[in-house]
Order: sequence, then structure tokens, then C-alpha cells
Amino acid sequence: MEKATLLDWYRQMVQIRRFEQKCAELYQLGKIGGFLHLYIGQEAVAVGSIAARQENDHIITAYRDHGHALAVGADMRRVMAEMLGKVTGVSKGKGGSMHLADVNKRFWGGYAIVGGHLPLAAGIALAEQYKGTDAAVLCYFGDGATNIGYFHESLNLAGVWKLPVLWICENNQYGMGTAVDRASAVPRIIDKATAYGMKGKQVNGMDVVEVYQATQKALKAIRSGKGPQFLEMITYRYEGHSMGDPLRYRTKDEVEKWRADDPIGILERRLLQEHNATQDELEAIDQAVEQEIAEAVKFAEESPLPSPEELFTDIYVEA
Ligand SMILES: Cc1ncc(C[n+]2csc(CCOP(=O)(O)OP(=O)(O)O)c2C)c(N)n1
Ligand SMILES: [Mg+2]
Repeated sequence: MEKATLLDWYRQMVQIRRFEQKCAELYQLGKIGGFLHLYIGQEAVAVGSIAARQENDHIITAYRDHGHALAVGADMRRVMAEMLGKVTGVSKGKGGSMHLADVNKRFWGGYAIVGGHLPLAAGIALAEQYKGTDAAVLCYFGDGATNIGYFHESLNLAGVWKLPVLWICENNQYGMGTAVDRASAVPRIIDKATAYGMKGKQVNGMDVVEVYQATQKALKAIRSGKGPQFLEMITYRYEGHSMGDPLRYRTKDEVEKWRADDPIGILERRLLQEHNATQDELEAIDQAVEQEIAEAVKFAEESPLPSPEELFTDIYVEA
């Protein structure tokens, strides 16, 4: 891998982490309302897989969506404004944390119903197949979502019609406070893909390079007509399910064990040891990210709230 590419992935992962740490702070101050699900620990999945997509591919995910939004290149100022419910936000301040989107980047969000976006991913893929394009859909979801009916219907249909979808399960070991093996009849999520005739691969989701390579290979298989593919990214969320989670369902030792595999730490070590990067070089990136976040917060804070009339726009039924 080129050093410049790895440095860019490092920048993106630091950007996502620091952005979310700032969001947690703003949440505590009451400036962000509603639910807030942090992606901290899982950054390598969004960054590595989105780096492997081609421009006309689609991205769709669940409510833990800040990392995906930033990795597709959504304007951070507008993402932050959305977090604060401001009119300059990517969803005009009406969606908030769970409903980020950027149509120009083919990033469709941000869905709060567990598994609810999987049929949408199949539908987008069907449209692309019908039009005869080479675009694929990268659909992200949690381990918990694989126990939902939508998951099974969507994988089945994708298998039957050989739809160009890459199913990306972010197995972060828990669905809220429930460990995977307490909720799923098969603890290896890829075994579920086998049931629908799909090739599945378990990937170290803490290693951005491994994520990139596996995604690249899977997308190539999809584009060569091999049908949908499935990747199970083995990862971990360091924070709670959402803000205010007392975390009674896991031990400190477990968290510490996973912290040794911090995705940013792994890449930092690789850059320093194998690519002659210097600590100063990385610190300069960290500082530039801090600056960018400070500007995004300023922009969001200075932006107005949506006007009351906005309640009647962007809805299905005209008032
Ligand atoms: C259909 C549905 N059932 C229950 C919920 C409540 N809920 C929100 S997140 C969640 C856990 C999902 O876990 P997982 O798919 O592993 O995603 P993660 O939060 O770990 O990223 C549940 C049960 C919901 N939003 N939608
Ligand atoms: Mg989970």
C-alpha cells in the first residue's frame, strides 16, 4: 500500500473518532438531542470498505452512521449541523444523528429500524441491474440485524436474482446489551449467508487494509456477475450502544483486550514501523482534524434552527 493512501485513511479514521468525541461532549451539554450511537472502535470498517468502492456505487447503513457519512466525503460542517438539528444540516436539521444522507455521494443514510434498510438495498441493486449498469450497493448492518426477517428476505431475493449487493455485517459483538451468541442461533454470522448461496468471508474489521482488500475482492466478484457477496467484519464498539448505556453487560477486561487492537493504533504502528512516517507527520494530521472539527462546530452553532413552516415540507402528503 502507498504511504499517502494509508495517511489519508489515518486522517479519515481520526476525523471520525474526534468528530464523535466532540458529539458526545455536545450531547452532554444538551446541544445534541435524541439518540446518539457512536461508531468509535469501528472506524476501519467504513473507511476501508468505502475506499474500495467505485464512484457510482451506493452506500446505505443503519443508525450508527456518522463514520459512513464522513467516509463518503459528506461536508463535515453540514453533518455537524445535522447533529444539532440546524437547517444547514445534510437533512435540513430534520433527521439528526440517525438520518444522515448525501444523495450526491449516493449515500442513502441512516435508518433507525433494525434491518429496515436491507430491502431498500436490494431494491437499489435491482434498479441498477435493470438499467444494466456496473454499480453495486454496499449495505452495512449490525450483527443484531441478522436475526430480523428483513435480513432473510433481502438475502434470499438478492440470491435468487443475483443482485449486485455487498452485504457488510459489522459484527461488533453486541446488539444493545445482548451478546451475539445469546441472540443468534449461529454465532458465525457468515453461516447465514451460506444458506442463501452466497460466498461469505470473516474479516478483521480492526485492520483497515484487510477491510479494503476484502471489499475490493468482493466488489470485483459482484461486477464479474458472481452475484451478491457477504463480508462479516469482526469489530468492537468501545462506547455504549448509545449515550447513557451503563455497560453492565461486559467486563472492563474485555474492553481492554479489544483496545489493544484499536484500528487507529494498528494503522499508526504500521505507518511508523513500515512506512517511515514520523510522529510529527501524524500529529500534524491530528491538528488539522481538530481545526476542521472546531470550524464545523462553529458553523453548526451559528446556523439557525429550521422554521416552523419546515414541518410541512419534505413530507409525503401535501398539507
Ligand atoms: C425493528 C427494531 N427492533 C428493535 C429496535 C431497537 N434497537 C435499536 S438498535 C438495536 C440493536 C441492534 O444491534 P446491531 O444490529 O448489532 O447493531 P449495533 O447497534 O450493534 O450497531 C435494537 C434492538 C429497533 N430500532 N428496530
Ligand atoms: Mg451489534
